[in-house]
Amino acid sequence: MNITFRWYGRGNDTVTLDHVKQIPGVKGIVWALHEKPVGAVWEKEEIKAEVEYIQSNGFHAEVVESVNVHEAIKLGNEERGHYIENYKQTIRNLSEFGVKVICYNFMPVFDWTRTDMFHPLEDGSTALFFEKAKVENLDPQELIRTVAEASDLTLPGWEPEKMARIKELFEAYKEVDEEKLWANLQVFLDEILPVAEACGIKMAIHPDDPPWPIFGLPRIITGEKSYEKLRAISDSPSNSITMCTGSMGANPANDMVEIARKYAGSAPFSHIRNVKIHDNGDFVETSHLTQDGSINIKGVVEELHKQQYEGYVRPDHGRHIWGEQCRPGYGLYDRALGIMYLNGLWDAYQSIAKKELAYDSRA
Ligand code: DNO
Ligand code: MN
Repeated sequence: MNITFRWYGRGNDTVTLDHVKQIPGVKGIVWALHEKPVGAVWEKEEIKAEVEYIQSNGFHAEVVESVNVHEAIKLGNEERGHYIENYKQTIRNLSEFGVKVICYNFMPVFDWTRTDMFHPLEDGSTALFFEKAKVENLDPQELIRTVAEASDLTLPGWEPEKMARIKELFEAYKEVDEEKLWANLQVFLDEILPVAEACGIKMAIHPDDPPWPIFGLPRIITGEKSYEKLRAISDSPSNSITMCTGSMGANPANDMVEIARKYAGSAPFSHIRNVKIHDNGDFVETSHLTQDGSINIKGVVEELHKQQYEGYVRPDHGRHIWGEQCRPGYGLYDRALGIMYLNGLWDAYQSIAKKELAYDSRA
């Protein structure tokens, strides 16, 4: 387990690398050039500056999350070729600075979606919350109006330039069902995987969050079947996944221990976090502790340990605790607690395994 921490960059994050240094066991920073417009080439000088800053703080910078995919590629429209070429150039440029994994997602229009960023929990903290009925009952037209009128309403993937075109985007997606989206993913992968492979970079697709269609938009990376389909597109070692327990696990039909057993080998990168799923399908993010949520985090780590998992791991979102004012889900404190839980579980499984070996050798 190569423990990492997601960081949004100097001046763009309340957390500093001096803080991250004090979390035991963190080896790398998961980074991105967050100010770049989606689809633009990440230039070498910009990459160099960020990587050198991270390395000068004693961390590796081998994982990028995310190089976002332009909507033209997901829609498969006439601008797709241009943006695919840009993406390839970004891959080549990143590889020159030691990047090994690029996390990306293929969710139309929106990245992860929640209905409340500061939902109160019983312990007095707040966390990200998804109210299923609220999303299901929201007419896309009303959503478009809300987004167009409220400039202060932001969620991941809600880049201002994209939101300005929201109506047009929804129109364009009327032509794109699941099958079409898969076909567009295939075109993208057929083009970029040979480049990634030649550069020694793994493209690790993140699951859709939540893992079901929302606002009438298709979503395709939702469970085990998606991974089989993804593998059928290409068996390139660069065609890989980001295993995210909280995203995929928000659907109780997805047994994350089983998914870790089957697919951790194709996941160079894992996000570990817990969610509490309610009977009506709502879910709230909780601490990483297994008994606080619906996902067997202990079982997932046990599975990773059994496989002697050497991939990059990061705690995913955290609650907002101890009064921390931070980017929703990305504060310092709860993610640090999450890391210590992962470290503790790993050490415990390591000791158990060692004792078994000692016992065997005596026998
Ligand atoms: C949710 C988070 C996401 C993720 C992006 C990947 O679980 O990990 O923000 O980073 O969707 O592209
Ligand atoms: Mn995730």
